[in-house]
Amino acid sequence: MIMAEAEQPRLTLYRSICETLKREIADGRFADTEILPGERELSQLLDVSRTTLRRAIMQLVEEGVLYHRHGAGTFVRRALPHVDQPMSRLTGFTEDMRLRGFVAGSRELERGMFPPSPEEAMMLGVGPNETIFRLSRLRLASEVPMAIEHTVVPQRYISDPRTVGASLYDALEARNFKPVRALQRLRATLLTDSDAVLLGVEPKSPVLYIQRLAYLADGRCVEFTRSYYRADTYDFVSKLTLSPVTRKHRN
Ligand code: 16G
Repeated sequence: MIMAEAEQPRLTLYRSICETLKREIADGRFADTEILPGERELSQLLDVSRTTLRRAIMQLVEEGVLYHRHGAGTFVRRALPHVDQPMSRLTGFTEDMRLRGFVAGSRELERGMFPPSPEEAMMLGVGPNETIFRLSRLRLASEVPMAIEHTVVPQRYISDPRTVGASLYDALEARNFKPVRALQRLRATLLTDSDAVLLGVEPKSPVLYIQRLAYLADGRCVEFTRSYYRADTYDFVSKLTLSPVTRKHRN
């Protein structure tokens, strides 16, 4: 039985049920299915009347903790991971998510060795006859889709697609080809319908389109990635300092 404070005056009992349910949700009690047990089962578990339970559920729906799906039941709204991503640090997705306490995951969309498109050849600085490693992934933070990434790497840095595991940067580091600097370009765009399905958002949702060109210390380009980051979970944050030139002008 879930422990609710049993001897509450009637008026505050449903509030206590709200708190109990919120605590249970935060502790991951319904995390597997995200669906709340039926009214009868739950009122027995909480040892309250169905009327009180219904009132508590209504309150939690109003607060956005729960939502009803027509004909399917009442569900727990999963909290969206929120990421403040510094613009000045060169890190990979797996490392970023680990640092934030999320479990990084990927759903692979494409992997293999291919001839480059003219744009890819130009960006990577490879000849049209060279082969490139292509990896497209849906990136997940604790199971929540966060971004779609299309990455290409010249064959000289990744020659066997099977050698890349969960993290591209780990694979490059293992070969001493981890990039040391990158140029990143960011703009707002709208998702295509198929990408919206992958990211689990409404069609034509706004996203951040990001292009990253990453380089080795000797200036060679090791990675060209085009990604679509969900606008509702990511804030890209840059630190600004007064430039020396501006300071001089003020004197
Ligand atoms: C980040 C990078 C991406 C890089 C990936 C490597 C941005 C916008 N993009 O998602 O360019 O390929 O990390 O991640 O930050 P991994 O090491 O987990 O494969």
